[in-house]
Amino acid sequence: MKQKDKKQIKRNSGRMLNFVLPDPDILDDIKDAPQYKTARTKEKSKHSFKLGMDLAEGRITEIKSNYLYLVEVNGEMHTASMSGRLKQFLYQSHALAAVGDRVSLDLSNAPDYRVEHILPRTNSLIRYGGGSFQKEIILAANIDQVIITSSWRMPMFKPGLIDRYLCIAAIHGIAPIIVINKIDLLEDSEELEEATAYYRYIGIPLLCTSIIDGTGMLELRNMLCNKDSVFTGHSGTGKSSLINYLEPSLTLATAEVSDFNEKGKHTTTQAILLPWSFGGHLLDTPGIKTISLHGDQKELIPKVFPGFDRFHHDCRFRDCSHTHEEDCAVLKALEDDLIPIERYDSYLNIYEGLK
Ligand SMILES: Nc1nc2c(ncn2[C@@H]2O[C@H](COP(=O)(O)OP(=O)(O)OP(=O)(O)O)[C@@H](O)[C@H]2O)c(=O)[nH]1
Ligand SMILES: [Mg+2]
Ligand SMILES: [Zn+2]
Repeated sequence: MKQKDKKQIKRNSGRMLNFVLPDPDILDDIKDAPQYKTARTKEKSKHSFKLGMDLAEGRITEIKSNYLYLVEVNGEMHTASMSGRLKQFLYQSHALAAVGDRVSLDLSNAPDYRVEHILPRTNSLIRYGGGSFQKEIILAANIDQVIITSSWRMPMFKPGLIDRYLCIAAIHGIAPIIVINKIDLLEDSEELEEATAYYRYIGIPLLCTSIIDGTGMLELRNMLCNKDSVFTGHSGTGKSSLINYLEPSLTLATAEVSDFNEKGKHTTTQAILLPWSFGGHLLDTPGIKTISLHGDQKELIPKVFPGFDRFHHDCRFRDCSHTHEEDCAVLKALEDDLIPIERYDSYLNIYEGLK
């Protein structure tokens, strides 16, 4: 036997050891249960193991109240409640359903629709609750991309901020797109070229737009098409304007909700998935403004900082902070001019700012 095959077997057998079989008596009970004796006909193949259910896959687009959801199934909206069994499970596991969750919905008791399962999430957008008890709040799940909106001028383009948003996107596992809006205010295209070269070089999609002369708007629309996107970026960069330009009817729905109420407390984060007429959704969440990097995430920054993924694997230490360590591939890249000093300074600024 080849060395390679031996390894393979060893790894698999280890996996089997971790596999816990339920009480084998259960299998006998299942065998006797009448529903398992019925042959599964073609019509029944859509039904779940629980008799009489008619399950369809849907998407939570809005949370109406505790355990009451708006669920989109094949373009149609249904109000649905959580099944008792699932409610109990979620309560025990301290989990909650989130906007964007893919669910299976039981349609058999229409109009009394029931969410029976929540499917595994590909990612989730999390912010930490205020106060000393830092609770993670899931704003949304299964979001494809984050549109990091900046402006060339008014307010001034700040790459340091872009870096910060890129780290947040990487930590949440959401693909980033950088939009530089208000490009009609551009005077020196060389300056733009210089400011964006690094992001283009490391392969992050970047788009320059203007709602004044329409630059880049078709490309932006194409990038949003059939994807679920969330816009983030500093106040005044033009998020609402871009959305309004692409789909005037959506802006009416996107309420300009503040993240804080008058008492300075967080209002309930009411995220909503709004459908674009050209396909895909816009995630509207007031909580997006309060997503920031958290102290607990400090150790991730050396790995997720834009462009460092090309180097950090070659650092001598796996937990290298790229500040003082020997044989640091990032410091070497900096020396070799593969990372501009401005980006490295931005890295230090973000990394050392986290406690
Ligand atoms: N010159 C120029 N101005 C723009 C452009 N896009 C938006 N603006 C202006 O920028 C200002 C801010 O735009 P908003 O869309 O309100 O910005 P926002 O990102 O939604 O801001 P917040 O809601 O506070 O986070 C408005 O006065 C817009 O008219 C653009 O492409 N060019
Ligand atoms: Mg706005
Ligand atoms: Zn290093």
